[in-house]
Amino acid sequence: MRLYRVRGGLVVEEAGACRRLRGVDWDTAFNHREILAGGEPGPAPLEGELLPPIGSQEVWAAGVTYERSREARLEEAQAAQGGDVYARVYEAERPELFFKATPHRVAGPGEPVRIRRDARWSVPEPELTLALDRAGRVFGYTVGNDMSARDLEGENPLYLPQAKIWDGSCALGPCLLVQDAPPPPGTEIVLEIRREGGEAFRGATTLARIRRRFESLAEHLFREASFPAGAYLMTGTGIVPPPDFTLRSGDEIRITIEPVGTLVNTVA
Ligand code: DO4
Ligand code: MG
Repeated sequence: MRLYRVRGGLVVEEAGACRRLRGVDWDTAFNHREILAGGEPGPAPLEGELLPPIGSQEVWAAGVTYERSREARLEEAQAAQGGDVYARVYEAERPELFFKATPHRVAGPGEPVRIRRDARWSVPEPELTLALDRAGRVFGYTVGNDMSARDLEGENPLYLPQAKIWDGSCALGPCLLVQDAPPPPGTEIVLEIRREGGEAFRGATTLARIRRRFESLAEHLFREASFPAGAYLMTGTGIVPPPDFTLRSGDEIRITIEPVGTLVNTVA
């Protein structure tokens, strides 16, 4: 089942048909999924109608969960004489988890994302993102973009919050795939960056390459923190553009994870 947030309510897409749930708010649906059985038959949501699939949820993220990410962090650290903390966290039992965004910093489908004005090396990070209800149960999946400033991240690990959090630094959507089972390991994540009508970068990976188990990431996040409205947890990137690539204003970022769909955002 796919769940979309639209003005005035929600749209549920199931078995090729859509139902509109008017007046039902996102946080309620996130924590009371029995509500999703209701609603009246209605049209599929139009692209321009979609809102970010978030209410009051905090967005968190896991880091260095793919080997490619570990390599990329070492590239950054070498460029700026940083430490080996990323190599160590890749091997450690405890994952790297960091706070990513409050809801007002999240762009939805078709909305602009931003790069920091004081960063020189900016990239999108395409990540399968877990939806956790307030009990900490993974019940859904969406596409996430963990926009990052690689120069700040590499300069000093203590700059991580500035390398990760600013207005428009996170995108989620286009919908929430509501199901308990994760997409199969063969599921592809594809990142395309289009610039001036051409392809500036294309990369792909699969969920099989992630080193952490989703339940373990979720368990660590909820271990000593409560989330009354539930939470999102991005699961890390396995695709990193080459070191000479940086995002520019006007770039279109397309992230596809079937069966969730394609999240499209343009850099403001
Ligand atoms: O500390 C670095 C964060 C890395 C990250 O965001 C990722 O691996 O996706
Ligand atoms: Mg990331």
